[in-house]
Amino acid sequence: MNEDWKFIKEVHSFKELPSDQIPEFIFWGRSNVGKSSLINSLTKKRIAKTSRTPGRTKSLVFFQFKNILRIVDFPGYGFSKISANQIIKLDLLLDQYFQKRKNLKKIFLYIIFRLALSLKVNFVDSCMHYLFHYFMTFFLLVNSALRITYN
Ligand SMILES: Nc1nc2c(ncn2[C@@H]2O[C@H](COP(=O)(O)OP(=O)(O)O)[C@@H](O)[C@H]2O)c(=O)[nH]1
Ligand SMILES: [Mg+2]
Repeated sequence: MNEDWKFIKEVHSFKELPSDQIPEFIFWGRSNVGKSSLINSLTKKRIAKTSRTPGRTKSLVFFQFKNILRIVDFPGYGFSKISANQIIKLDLLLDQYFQKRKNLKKIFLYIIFRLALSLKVNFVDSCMHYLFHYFMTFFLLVNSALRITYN
């Protein structure tokens, strides 16, 4: 079954998105929360690039299961090592994706349990603020294993 998962493409602008009807499930959350690792365990394949360095994903990365389903590895918010220009471009792509993309069927927001409990953190992340702001429904995934510190 894992052979049926394929890397499709990396997308930097709205017009590069695949044009078909295949449903897309997106995985979102802060940098380094473990999104790519989670995609790898779900697909049982080392398909998504993982990294110890936060802010490595600068594009939307598409993986596809036959012609049935796509998983999209979304760029994490926060700690991005990218230029202001790239951030503007990426934010525009995210806005367009969330507001116009018909294929978008489910949003999985991945958070770290310990940070979710900490009042010091403004209830975890800007991804969640974004989703609340646009009244978007999402599934919350909690990583209880990961122990990392955000300053
Ligand atoms: N201990 C532990 N480490 C994890 C877990 N998930 C991811 N990691 C590690 O955390 C780092 C960031 O993971 P990655 O999947 O690249 O995060 P992403 O930026 O959200 O895609 C990598 O070094 C992973 O090996 C987990 O559940 N437990
Ligand atoms: Mg990643």
